Amino acid sequence: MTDTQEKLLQSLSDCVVDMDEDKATEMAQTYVDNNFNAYKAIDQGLADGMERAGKLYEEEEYYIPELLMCSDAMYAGLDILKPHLDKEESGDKHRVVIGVVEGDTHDIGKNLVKIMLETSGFEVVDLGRDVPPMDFVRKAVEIGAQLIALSTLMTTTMENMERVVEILKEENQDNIKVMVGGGPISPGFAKKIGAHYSKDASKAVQLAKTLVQEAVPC
Ligand code: B12
Repeated sequence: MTDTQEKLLQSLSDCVVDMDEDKATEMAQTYVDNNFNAYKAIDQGLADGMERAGKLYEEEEYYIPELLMCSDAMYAGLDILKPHLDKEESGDKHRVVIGVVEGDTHDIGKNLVKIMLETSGFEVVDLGRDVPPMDFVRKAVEIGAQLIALSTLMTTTMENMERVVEILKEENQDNIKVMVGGGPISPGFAKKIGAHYSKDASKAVQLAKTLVQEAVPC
């Protein structure tokens, strides 16, 4: 990676933390004008900034209004970068249903995972946030999805991930794999409920590729 690219990645991350929507747009434009890899800018720039903002919230330096302005800056950068993502085109697209589980409205991480999956050639159906467990199963069966990707940031809503896995079993649809992620989720929790875990959006892509290609035991 060149010095210029590294500096721009750092600036993109800083623009999010500094809640600077205009600068995020400008930096993202400079980044693409240099023909650097857009995927990296999301992963190591904008998403990194959002994770730093999240930590500042936990340290009580930022409050809800600041966080929302950080996410506005992140989305401003995304608008510029998204058209420049090199899409992996495959004739036979694997289908994924994604969403945030019922009771939870945190969707920034889910949106990043969705973008990365789409860029990597998956056909993604996004059910949004606060989605009842049954809706994931119904949609996955309806469109013939091989994978359901579930996100939650709250401990109180983790059980709704388990509910999705249970319904898949009850409906004899447990050939559909479940991938889970989000702040409180651990590999141990995923294993316990019969799902698969990935820590972040870029690792989620690698996991999704493995899951749709082979039956991985939990
Ligand atoms: C931003 C934020 C908000 C924003 C959300 C905006 C939005 N549209 O998403 C706002 C201000 C609205 C908000 C509201 C609330 N929040 Co809030 N919020 C956060 C905060 C600070 C950051 C989350 C974030 O966006 N991080 C940045 C993204 C990029 O990271 P991420 O989501 O973790 O995603 C990455 C990975 O986890 C992973 N990933 C995510 N999903 C998935 C899915 C799959 C399949 C995979 C493989 C990977 C994966 O990949 C992503 C990218 O790499 C966190 C604290 C934190 N540090 O996490 C609290 C936090 C999640 N919030 C919390 C709470 C309590 C709330 C509220 C209940 C507050 C209130 N009293 O009203 C409400 C929620 C109401 C509800 N029912 O949903 C708590 C949850 C506590 C708990 N243990 O349950 C936290 C942990 C803060 C805290 N320490 O108290 N919040």
